[in-house]
Amino acid sequence: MKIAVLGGDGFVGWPTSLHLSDAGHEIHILDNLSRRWIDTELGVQSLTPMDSIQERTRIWHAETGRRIHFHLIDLAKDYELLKGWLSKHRPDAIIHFAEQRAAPYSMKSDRHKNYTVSNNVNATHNLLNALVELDLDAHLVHLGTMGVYGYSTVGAAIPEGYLPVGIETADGRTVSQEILYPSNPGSIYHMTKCLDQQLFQFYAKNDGLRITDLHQGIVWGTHTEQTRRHTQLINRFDYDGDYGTVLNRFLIQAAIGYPLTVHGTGGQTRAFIHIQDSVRCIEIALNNPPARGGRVEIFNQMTETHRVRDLAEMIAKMTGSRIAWLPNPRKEAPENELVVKNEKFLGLGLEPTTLGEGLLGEIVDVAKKYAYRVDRSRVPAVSAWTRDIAAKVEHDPEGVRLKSVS
Ligand code: USQ
Repeated sequence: MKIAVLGGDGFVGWPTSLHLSDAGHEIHILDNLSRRWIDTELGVQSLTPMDSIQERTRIWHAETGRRIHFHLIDLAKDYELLKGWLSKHRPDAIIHFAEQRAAPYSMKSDRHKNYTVSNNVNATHNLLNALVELDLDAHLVHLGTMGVYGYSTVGAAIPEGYLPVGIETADGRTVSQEILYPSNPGSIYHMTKCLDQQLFQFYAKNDGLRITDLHQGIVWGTHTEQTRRHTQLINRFDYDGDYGTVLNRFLIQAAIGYPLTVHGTGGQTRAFIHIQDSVRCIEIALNNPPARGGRVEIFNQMTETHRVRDLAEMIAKMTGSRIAWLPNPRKEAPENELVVKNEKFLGLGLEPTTLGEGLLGEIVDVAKKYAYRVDRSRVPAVSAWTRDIAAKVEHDPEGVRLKSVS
């Protein structure tokens, strides 16, 4: 297949591009390199040293003889450029990763909220709009988030996207309908993914577009089979308070002797998936497109759930690290249960890589190798969800808050 990977320079986009290129597909990365600019804005860098996208693709070609093409295009701003590219190349499938993906970054200030909404929603809408205009029947696979469902305890398993409901009619009958599971975003970033869902529903219904939305959990790990092949193919690995995600952060913190930064009681339960499974799931989704005119296909892309404090305690035990119990900079339920259905991917052959498989130690080793690149002052998560929370929390340089939220 000829596949366009939008956002193919990012944390999941890059290993996905390699994985699919390795599988024999013709890969075109479209990216505006915004993630690299945000590193510059925040004054942080990936734990792992990353080369330019051009250099990465050159090394891939030298290693494998396969070409990955790169096109510098901003989906959200350059509609005509995007449309022109799609019209010329007419890909069979498009994978859409091209969105600002960090919840804390999206909550930093009014400017960051505006940026996240306009970037993410425009990118998605420009793409859908162009597909219709060009009458291009490419299968669109979008990387969404488990966060569209929210994290409140429901007492039932979260289905894969759709929920059967009974609606009482005026004459007392009950009619059944299947609706999108009610969205309940916990950040501006997560909200943009809820808006994406609505755009997909409309364009699938109105224009018959073939769309798959992947509701992904928190990704952990850094290497995949292909990124291991050469030091210059290495994936990015974020540790800072905005882009680092919880499990990877704990592993890096353990490697550099920094206390593990648990927000609140650590009673938050979240869904997780290893980066290797993430790229496999995307390939499975690509190979199983919905029919034209059918409904949006939704998969829950996660393999296990864990409570944040259990992860911290497990890593503390494994590495001898200390845990810092911090006031939570986010507005979220302090404790929640989470049960998620993921039978679709399992039914299509996914064999989950779980936490128990010795990979945690490998990640600590990667982090130790590059520990000299870490700026410890960028480890604390300082983006607060509300002004009230911001007024109540502050940090010392080692991430331990001096004041606490009452
Ligand atoms: N947390 C800590 N300590 C930390 C960092 C985070 O206790 O040092 C807690 C947070 O308060 C939160 C949980 O860990 O309760 C998860 O935070 P996270 O930063 O790992 O993940 P999140 O902000 O939800 O976002 C990440 C990705 C996003 C993706 C999402 C999947 O950045 O792109 O959509 O995970 S999910 O969480 O399933 O919605």
